[in-house]
Amino acid sequence: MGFEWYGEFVDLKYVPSKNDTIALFRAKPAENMSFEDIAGRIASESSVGTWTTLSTLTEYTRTIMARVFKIEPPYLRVAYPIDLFEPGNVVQMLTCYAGNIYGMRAIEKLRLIDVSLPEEIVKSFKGPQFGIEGVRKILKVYDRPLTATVPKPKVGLTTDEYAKTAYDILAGGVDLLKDDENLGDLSFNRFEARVKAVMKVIDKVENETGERKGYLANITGETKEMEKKAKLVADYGNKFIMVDFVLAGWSALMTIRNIAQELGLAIHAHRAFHAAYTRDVEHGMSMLLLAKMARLIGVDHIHIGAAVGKMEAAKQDVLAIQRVITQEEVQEENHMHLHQKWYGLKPVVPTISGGLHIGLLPDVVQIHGKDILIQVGGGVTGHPDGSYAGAVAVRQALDAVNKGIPLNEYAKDHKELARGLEKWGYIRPK
Ligand code: CAP
Ligand code: MG
Repeated sequence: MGFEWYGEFVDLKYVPSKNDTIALFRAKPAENMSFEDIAGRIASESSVGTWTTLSTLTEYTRTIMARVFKIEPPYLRVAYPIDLFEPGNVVQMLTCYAGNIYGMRAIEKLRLIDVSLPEEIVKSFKGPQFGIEGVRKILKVYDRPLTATVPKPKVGLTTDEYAKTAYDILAGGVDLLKDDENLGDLSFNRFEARVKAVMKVIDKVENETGERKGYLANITGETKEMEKKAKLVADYGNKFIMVDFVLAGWSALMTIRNIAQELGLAIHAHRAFHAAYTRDVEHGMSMLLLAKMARLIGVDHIHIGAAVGKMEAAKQDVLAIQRVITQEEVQEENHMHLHQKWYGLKPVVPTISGGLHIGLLPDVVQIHGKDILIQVGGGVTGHPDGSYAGAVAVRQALDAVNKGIPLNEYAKDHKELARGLEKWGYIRPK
């Protein structure tokens, strides 16, 4: 139509500059729309344009138009000039390439797979405060994966019952006690009472075992409340906080990152709700991109899925996320992610969790390596001989992996491991 100018946002000869942000989309046109029709719309609506030509367009505005420079249906790549973005502000960046365009009538499905960020944008963020080395130093654990356990049932234990289970889990050998994603300040288990009780348990266990322990205290809530909870956690000498960052939101995560810097706290990022828009391969946003933005802002651990276990995740996707959040530079990987350099931003600890038990741990370590945090909830508190035995069995399984001994061999003289394998079985790594 005469008043449309979407075509001006498509330039297949354009060569992105090193300061451009490159976005990789997967798109499906609505009925009666061609792929070329929607390509221009995506670049226009996510940068300077709207549905009609404008009398107010200036020469400068033309210089910051986004441009579609590569079309390979169902994929397309858009280059965004750096002036479109507010350094250090993930929310404003996402309102460009993950904003209005999702709602355009001309587009039936749209998935933002990855964005490749230029140095100036990456360096405008703090990144992780501790990273893998820093977290290992806090816990004094260097030669094996870090471990965490949620005292299941998810919620329902009173503060005293929670503390008792916490003792069994930590004394049995798990490094970190983790609140579940929906455990807040509840009538039967108040937040402050829980922090006080768990920290008392940690003191006791550290004195008894000589091992360092930590508590992933779930502070998720309104930002001022989160600040108060984080300060309480720090006052009790704990070094970790946990936030359900997808539901809390990017602004809240940026606020929490500043608070964590002041208080010297490591951030454990739980991703509840991500699957609402990461799961459909044709629509939404990739978990890889969520994890990338979380590394920029600066979480220290993040759940990335598990190639085995109860939650949906393809092994190659989980490994791609692990590469992107831990390596200093990744090259483009066919439509899974783009090239990205991190310019010294620390790596994030990949958290592998969801339906894990001792029988799966050799597979997990073989697939993901040792520089990970393994969360085993039901796989510890569901052990036939109780949580203490469950925790002991996790450490025995990891010892067996370190020694290269098959679990069923090692179980012959490690009864907690044997009893757990009786219940859940052993998946021999492929
Ligand atoms: C796992 C868990 C975690 C999931 C989240 C749960 O418990 O505590 O929240 O791992 O999924 O509530 O299910 P179990 P993801 O160890 O008992 O399965 O890690 O994929 O984000
Ligand atoms: Mg949970």
